[in-house]
Amino acid sequence: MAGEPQDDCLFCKIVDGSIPATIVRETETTVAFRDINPQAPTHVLVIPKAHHKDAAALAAEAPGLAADVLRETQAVADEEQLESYRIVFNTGGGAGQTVWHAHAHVLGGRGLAWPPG
Ligand code: IU
Repeated sequence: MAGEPQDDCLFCKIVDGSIPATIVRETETTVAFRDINPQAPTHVLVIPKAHHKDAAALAAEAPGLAADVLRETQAVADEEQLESYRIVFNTGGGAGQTVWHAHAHVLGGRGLAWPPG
């Protein structure tokens, strides 16, 4: 069910502490941790603690929580002192989503080309 922890979800396991991650920020509703395969000097993932399968589901099922995630991307950018940065929600396999628990990538610390690949 939307919002409930999923046994087979890696990011739910990071939330419950059973899989380690380098956590940089935590709030009552969100966790931010360093991506294990960084694509930029700063590459942090911000996730809701509750399980929603992607950004679209998160926005539809829990809009207040979606706002919490966005607010935390800003907090990460501030803490990392990023002047320019990119927030990415890969949504769907064709867009490169590989983990089915909504997450925002915060990327910065280098020039970022547009359009993305
Ligand atoms: P994607 O948008 O679903 O492709 O992003 C998933 C990200 O999760 C990707 O950048 C992975 O490197 C990252 N990640 C991680 O940080 N820790 C993990 O244990 C696993 C994936 I699996």
